[in-house]
Amino acid sequence: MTASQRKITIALLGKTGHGKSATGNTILRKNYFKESSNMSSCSKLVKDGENKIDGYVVTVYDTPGPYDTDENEAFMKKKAVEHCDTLMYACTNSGVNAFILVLNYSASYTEEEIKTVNMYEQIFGPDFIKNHGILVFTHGENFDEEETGNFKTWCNAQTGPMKTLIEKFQDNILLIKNKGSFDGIRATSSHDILQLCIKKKEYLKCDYDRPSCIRNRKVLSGSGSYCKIM
Ligand SMILES: Nc1nc2c(ncn2[C@@H]2O[C@H](COP(=O)(O)OP(=O)(O)OP(=O)(O)O)[C@@H](O)[C@H]2O)c(=O)[nH]1
Ligand SMILES: [Mg+2]
Repeated sequence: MTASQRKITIALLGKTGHGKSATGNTILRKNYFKESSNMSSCSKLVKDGENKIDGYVVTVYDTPGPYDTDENEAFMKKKAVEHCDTLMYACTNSGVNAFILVLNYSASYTEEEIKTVNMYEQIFGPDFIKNHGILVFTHGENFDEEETGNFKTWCNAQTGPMKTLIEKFQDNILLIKNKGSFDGIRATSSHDILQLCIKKKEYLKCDYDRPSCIRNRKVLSGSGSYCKIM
């Protein structure tokens, strides 16, 4: 990355309530995004915030989480596709360096979270996690190192769908706390996240416009006809 390219664009993804907006605030070290105060979905639109951090112009796109309890699955998928379209349209010039999947460390990794990840792979393409993905666990204050060993040990000890997820993200996994002042532990988390982001190459609009991605999005959103060739 040259001096003139010192720009980092980040998109936050994940099921509702896991801490996307709070993570966006931690990254930007300022309260840009509204965090939900209860279990209902808070962010309804794709929003962006920007700040200059560690010499980089950092832009964060916060997306609404799928699986709002009020929505049926078909409607939820259609909305998710629309939000990803909005995101990639907004990033037409810069692309996205990193897609951060946000998961609450304290919550169980259920069928809905698994489906959410599968849906994003359909929308952005099967390699997007390998090439551009970062997994951020929030609510890190609930992590008990005495009980589980350090975070790396905990990751290595996972089984089942969580193990599969962790393997997809390889070393691009962090545990953070989105509570406290922005110049303390949250600044360290912001720095750690940005260090992973700058190693990623951009996911561009042309990646999003690949025929396979367009076809998947049509199927997910129920628009257009799709005939599976056997
Ligand atoms: N204690 C603690 N609370 C957190 C942490 N991260 C997020 N929260 C809280 O968890 C709640 C949900 O976080 P949000 O950031 O609003 O979740 P979201 O993923 O943006 O949710 P939607 O906008 O509905 O998709 C909020 O009350 C946050 O303040 C964390 O690391 N620790
Ligand atoms: Mg939110």
